[in-house]
Amino acid sequence: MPAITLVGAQWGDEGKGKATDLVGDRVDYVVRYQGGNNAGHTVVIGDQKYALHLLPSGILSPNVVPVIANGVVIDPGVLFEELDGLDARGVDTSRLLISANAHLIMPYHRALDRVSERFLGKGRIGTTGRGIGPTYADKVSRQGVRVQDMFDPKILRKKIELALNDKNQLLTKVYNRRALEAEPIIEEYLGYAEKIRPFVADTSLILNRALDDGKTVYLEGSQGTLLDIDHGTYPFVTSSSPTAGGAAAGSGIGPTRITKVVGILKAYTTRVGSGPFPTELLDEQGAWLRTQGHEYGVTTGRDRRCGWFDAPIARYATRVNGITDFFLTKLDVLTGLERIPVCVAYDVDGVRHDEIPMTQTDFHHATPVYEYLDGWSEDITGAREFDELPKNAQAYVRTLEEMAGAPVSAIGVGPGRDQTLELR
Ligand code: 2SA
Ligand code: GDP
Ligand code: MG
Repeated sequence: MPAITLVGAQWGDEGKGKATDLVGDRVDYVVRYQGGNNAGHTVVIGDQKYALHLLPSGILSPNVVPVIANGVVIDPGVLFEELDGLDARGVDTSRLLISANAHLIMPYHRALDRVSERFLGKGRIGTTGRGIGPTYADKVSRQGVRVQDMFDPKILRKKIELALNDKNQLLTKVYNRRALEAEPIIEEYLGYAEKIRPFVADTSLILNRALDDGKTVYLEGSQGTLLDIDHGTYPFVTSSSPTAGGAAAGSGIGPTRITKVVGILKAYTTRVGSGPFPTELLDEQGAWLRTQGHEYGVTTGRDRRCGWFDAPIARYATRVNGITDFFLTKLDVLTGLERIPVCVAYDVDGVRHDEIPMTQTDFHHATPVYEYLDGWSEDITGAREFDELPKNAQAYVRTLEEMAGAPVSAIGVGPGRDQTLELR
């Protein structure tokens, strides 16, 4: 059996948590391969709502083995808080596996994330403040601390002391903040070692063996294509690779084993944090979408920026991820609109661009070229078959599918597990 990757096709918050939960009874492993507790994946099961930040959404499915793979950055305090929260709600978290190679978010990463954002002022990225960027920066500059380092007190001490030499210079000299002391950090992280040990495994080996045995591995992306460090709206991106290519590197599965890439695509567009967003609505229509779609950050509670569907973005996601099919979410949110604008191209300083422009400067200047599709007023939250959707909703889906360049295989008509139409 294959490995399947799920990627956010826009700027995140497309409904990846729900999409992952939906396949919970059909897959054997659900793997987080990038990001950390910046993510906010919502799963609604009956009257219970779960917000997962670091743990894979598959942890809620009793037969799934949830895996935090090597590409993820882990804040151990948050990990245990999240595990304790689920334990208290009766969720069995004992099957969790954590890669020994995953990097750790340290207190100085969180401090630097927050202070550098403040320093940037209007030019800030709008990060979640969880220390994600500084942790990946240390990983790439080979100064990171990994899960396995907690099992070797000497190494852990050395790494933390070395790191603090640098970080304290930055904190005190550049940002005018207090220096951090090594000892309490070393103590705190050594304290996690025995707690985390039962979960730690060679996850790449386990996943490859599972695939050899015919099991299904589901790689759950966080954030989204346009937040990818390489393919996103740099520098207004996250510091990892949510795109499908990142799933192989972030999990230790060879790319040839991944046979399906599902793009999660919202029927309109949202973004949280700074950066270009051509279809953004700064008027009451944007506020209407935010209210209808409950568009608030799951991790930070921030208002999400809202706008119309952007076809060049969907096409771009198809291209850079090799998307085989789309899960179109939140179609129900558009109910009640007489006509629905869809961005089909951009105007950049008087020149039409059918695809995302090559440079950020041009993308910052891009204004949407809209086509208008007829809306519908019928409540669609109870629909379970495509044929039950109003004709105009069907046409909206078919048009988006054509523009995005890959078939829609599922449609979300509400946050609930059952509020889904599976097309093929
Ligand atoms: P970071 O913290 O370094 O990853 O921030 C860099 C950019 O990535 C964006 N980002 C996100 N965008 C959408 N959703 C995310 N998760 C939370 C959610 C966000 C929240 O599900 O609602 O609660 O605010 C997420 N995580 C990172 C971030 O906004 C920056 O633009
Ligand atoms: P993720 O980060 O991609 O997992 O998405 P979030 O959980 O941050 O945001 C998606 C929100 O939309 C959550 O509140 C979900 O419960 C909700 N949701 C998911 N699919 C649908 C849908 O089809 N319709 C509606 N109305 N809400 C949905
Ligand atoms: Mg989210």
